[in-house]
This record gives sequence, C-alpha cells and structure tokens, in this order.
Amino acid sequence: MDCLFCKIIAGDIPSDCLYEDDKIFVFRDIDPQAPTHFLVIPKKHIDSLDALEDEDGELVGYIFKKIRDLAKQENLSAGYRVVNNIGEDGGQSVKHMHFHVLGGRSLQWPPG
Ligand code: DGP
Repeated sequence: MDCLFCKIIAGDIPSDCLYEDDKIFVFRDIDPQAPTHFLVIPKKHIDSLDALEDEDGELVGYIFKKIRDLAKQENLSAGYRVVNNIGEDGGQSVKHMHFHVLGGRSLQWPPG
C-alpha cells in the first residue's frame, strides 16, 4: 500500500521513534507545532477515525493509555493536547489515522 506512515512503520522512511510495540508506532512530527509534538499511529492501516470499525475499539483505548504513559515520559505534567484530524475539512493530510500529542507550551484555543 502506498502509505507514508506504513512506510515509516516498516522503516523504509526514517523517523525519530519514541516507542514501538506490536500494536502502535510513535515518532516525532517532522514539522513540530510545539516544543513536544509526536504522533501515535496504529500499525494496522486505518484511513482515519471515520473508518474505524467496531472491532477497533480496544485498539483506540490502548492508544489513549499509551498517550497517557508517553506524556509522562515526555514530562508533559503541565498539560498537553491530543489532536486527531479527520478528512479534508479536518485538515488531515496523511490518510493513516494518527493522534498528534502536543505540549511544552501553553496552547491556544480555539484552533483555526
Ligand atoms: P495531519 O495534517 O493531521 O494529517 O498530520 C500529518 C502530520 O504528519 C504533519 O504534522 C506532518 C507529519 N509528517 C508528514 N510527513 C512526515 C514524515 O515523513 N515524517 C514525520 N516524522 N512526520 C511527518
């Protein structure tokens, strides 16, 4: 499959990996929007949150527990934000579901 993030998971495209196991891959965003900005992706290719199937519920729960753990590891105790962009209006540029984790500065609200 011609998917940028599948290629990153496979190691065909290098990345700054923070964590990996049999279910997920975590790496720093190439264009960070905050002092800490990493992406959490499932190894299973899912186009977007909109394409989730009922059987993926456990995987999503697992992702969020790992986000909690990685935020601690990255010293984001002052707070952080998890962002999931979906589709064109949501600003999704890579069609492999991913969760942005941003922290290390005070984040503004609302987003643009
Ligand atoms: P989104 O716009 O929500 O689809 O976010 C995609 C993010 O992926 C964007 O913040 C930049 C990041 N990104 C794109 N290509 C690469 C890459 O080759 N390596 C890394 N580490 N990040 C990438």
